[in-house]
Amino acid sequence: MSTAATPSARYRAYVSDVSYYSGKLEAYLRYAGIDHERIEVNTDTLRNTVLPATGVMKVPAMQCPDGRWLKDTTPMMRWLDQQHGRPSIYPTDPASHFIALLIEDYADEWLWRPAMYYRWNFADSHRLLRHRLGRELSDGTRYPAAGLGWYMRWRQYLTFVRDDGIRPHNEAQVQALYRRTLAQLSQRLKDRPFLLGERPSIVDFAFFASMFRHFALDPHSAKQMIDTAPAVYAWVGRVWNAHGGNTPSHAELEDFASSDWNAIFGEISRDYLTYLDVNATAYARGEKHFDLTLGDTVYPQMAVVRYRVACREQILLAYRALTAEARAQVDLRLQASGIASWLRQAPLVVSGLAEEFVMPLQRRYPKATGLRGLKLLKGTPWDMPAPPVR
Ligand SMILES: N[C@@H](CCC(=O)N[C@@H](CS)C(=O)NCC(=O)O)C(=O)O
Repeated sequence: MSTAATPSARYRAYVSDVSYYSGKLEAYLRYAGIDHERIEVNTDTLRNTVLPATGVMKVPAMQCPDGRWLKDTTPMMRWLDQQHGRPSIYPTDPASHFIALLIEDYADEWLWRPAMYYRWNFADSHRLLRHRLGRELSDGTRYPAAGLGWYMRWRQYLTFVRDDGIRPHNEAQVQALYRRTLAQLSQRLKDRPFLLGERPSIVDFAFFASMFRHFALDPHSAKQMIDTAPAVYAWVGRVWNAHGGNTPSHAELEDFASSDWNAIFGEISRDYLTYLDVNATAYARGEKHFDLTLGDTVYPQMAVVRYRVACREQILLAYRALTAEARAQVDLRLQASGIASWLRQAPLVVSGLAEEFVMPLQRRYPKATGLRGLKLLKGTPWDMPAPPVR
């Protein structure tokens, strides 16, 4: 296949059948009715097509009908919504819009740790996923499925469980976050089909990323969801099946006034923002690892993730771009949780990745040849690399 992947009449969506963020995008594409060709990646497509187009071997990635590329579900879905969104999945009121983006970032990034832990730590889940991922990534390549599956299990465990600070002494805290999230979503779904009312929004798609492909489908976490949170289990199916024909397009999205959101704001303020700050400080000091203390729990030797310095930067820039009136509304709603004072006072740490959030991507990236190719045998790093010089 040509690395440039010649333009086609439809979008091309490069996805993985077991992937957190592919599930988020795919549910959105179905809901928005965006016509696309679904391409399950293997190691060759990742290296030869996705990497030179996006700079990382990560899914999902999309190629537009005109040949341009999109990556990273956060800016990708925002851009797609501007092109196709009728109705938009983002709240129109600026204060609610900002809070929705904050929750999207939290759900995307902070539920990643329990999702990876439940998948790659427990044998009932990792045996199954090792087979599925091995088969998917080796399909049509010269690599053996069993070997690739074994490799991927260890690679994912070491990178996203061990390097994310999880050790026997703090596993109970990671499990507790999953349990609390199921309770928070169940409460919210008691009397509405979607998290902001009658139709899905970005907040649904963001929680859906972990809840669908990981928690609802990986055996170990699925049992807990089915046993303790049937409303969440039903919602997962509802989001997957949502389309213009079965959801009211005129329905206004709800705002965040309900006290249902307080517990989620509490998680963001107490744990996620603390993490973002410590990660950003370590990044600014040029460190590669840091210890994180949340309450009385220590997560040792966590990898510094530059992408999440960029997430923090995006939140702060979005807050600063609000009008004084919208900022006052955000402050009022987020005051009690402590998020508002963080938004006002947190110093900006510049990630140098802001350009990576502008869609469609404006450039091509280097191929995986020579030394770089060898290094990439263990995948692209968790992080996004800095944009190459033009
Ligand atoms: N922020 C990105 C994250 C993409 C991402 O991490 N994708 C995972 C699959 S869910 C991946 O491809 N991981 C491969 C790797 O890290 O090697 C997004 O929202 O799309």
